[in-house]
Amino acid sequence: MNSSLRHLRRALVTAVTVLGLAWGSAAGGAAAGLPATAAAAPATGQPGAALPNTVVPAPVSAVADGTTYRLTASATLSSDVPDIGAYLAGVLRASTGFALPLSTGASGPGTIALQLSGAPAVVGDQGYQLTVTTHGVVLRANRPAGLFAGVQTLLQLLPASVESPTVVPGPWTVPGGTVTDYPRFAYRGAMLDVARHFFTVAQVERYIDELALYKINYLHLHLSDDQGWRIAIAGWPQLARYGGSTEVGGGPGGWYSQADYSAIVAYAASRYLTVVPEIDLPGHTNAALASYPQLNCDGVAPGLYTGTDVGFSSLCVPLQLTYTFIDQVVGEIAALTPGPYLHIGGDEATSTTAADYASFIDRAQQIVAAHGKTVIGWHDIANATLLPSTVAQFWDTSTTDGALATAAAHGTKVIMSPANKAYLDMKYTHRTKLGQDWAGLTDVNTAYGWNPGGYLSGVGATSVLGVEAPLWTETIVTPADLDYMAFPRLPAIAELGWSPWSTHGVSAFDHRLGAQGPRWKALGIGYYHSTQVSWPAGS
Ligand code: TNX
Repeated sequence: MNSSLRHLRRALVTAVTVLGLAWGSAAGGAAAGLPATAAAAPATGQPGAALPNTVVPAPVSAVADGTTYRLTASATLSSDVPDIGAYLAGVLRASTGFALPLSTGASGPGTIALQLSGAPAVVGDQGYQLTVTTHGVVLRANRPAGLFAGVQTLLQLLPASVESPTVVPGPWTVPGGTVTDYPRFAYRGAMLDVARHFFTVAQVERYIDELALYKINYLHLHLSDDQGWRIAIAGWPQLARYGGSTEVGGGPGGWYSQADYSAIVAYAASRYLTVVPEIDLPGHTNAALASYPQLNCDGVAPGLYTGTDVGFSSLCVPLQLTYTFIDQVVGEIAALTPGPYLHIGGDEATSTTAADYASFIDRAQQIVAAHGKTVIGWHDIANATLLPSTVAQFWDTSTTDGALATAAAHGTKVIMSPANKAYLDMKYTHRTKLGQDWAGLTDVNTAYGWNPGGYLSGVGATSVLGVEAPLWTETIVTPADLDYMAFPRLPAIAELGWSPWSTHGVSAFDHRLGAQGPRWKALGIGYYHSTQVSWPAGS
């Protein structure tokens, strides 16, 4: 595109964005069967108008009352959940420079009041109701998770510069009205592969902070693979010490002590995310097999592996020690994990016969159940007999064997992560330097353009537990790489997991997503400037 065309395009984008911000109504537009930007909603400033169309994920309902609240230096905060009050105070004080004294205790009287009472039943355990008047803000939820979700919405209704880590000028206005909001699916996950490349506790915590902005509530950690074992197991110390000593490309790797892992779990909990640990079995196990010769059928340890092939390793299915090993590993990890799930991988076990695979998955499920956890496995496990509680995670979009649909028909719940839509390691375009393209190129509208409840025939919405955006790290090395691949696609997957399908609309989404750009800039998130997104000028 030549430069005058580029200018014209930017001017058009800006004009459309301004209209979108002033008139948009994700829920209102879609309820009328119209894309949000085409909805004939009254302008903001009139009763009954939609609230500004800036919130991702789109709320269930957002109605303006025509007023505006202005946060000033005299404002106060109160919160029934001290940590959530402190979280909000931390963000607001940093950018506004206001004192914002915080009081905690039942239904306090702050100008901004976060209350665990008075929310409508419809918002459930994860939703909230946010009421903004000229006098202040009242956020109500039934559970802390709902309050935390509502805080994210409140922040998105403030100017983007509210995310600035240093004091910047206001005015700090919030449009008056009421948002009533709750998720479509219970499980909204993001996976981080810390096995192909290792990420430190601080780097994972930063990613958790980013996920929390979009109401993601599960962090799936891929803790082991051919290239590295990343968590200390007391009964098998060589796993981390030796198996964790490298990574793809031959770098130094790394591993979490059990205290490190617990720190990640606790940090995630402070952002209302639950950690799902994954130990990938029986394939993707070269790092374990290299660490302990006795785990190999022939008693010979392979070398450490730093390439990117898949499917060549397998635990020794007939060996009794294999199950002692799994029992001890699962036992230690389960004891450190407050969440209900433990992921056993199960993907790409192409070095294991079908019969061995089925008997292995049987035993692995029993072991996990004996340690009090619910099994999740990549959808390959649908080829084995599943426990009624086992959850299958769909990933391979070339699969045609129908085993998953059969399992779903028998009650298996499914997490949807179609690789050609939800994989954050796929390239955006053929020019993207990072990532892979085996599942296809995935720009924003592709990531957003599918319905988790209707994507797989035989796996309807009632079989879907939720969605997850995995980030595999064969080519991803730094936190900046993570940011670039996750933004802006992660919020697209987050919206598919949270927002009612009635709000779905590509052009409205691309405007709401664009409004996030200045927030990411303020937060120091280096994102991909997709041409599909309507970024405000200067972002
Ligand atoms: C497939 S998805 C894999 C991973 C790779 C990924 C790369 C899945 C269950 N297995 O081992 O890292 O592709 O995109």
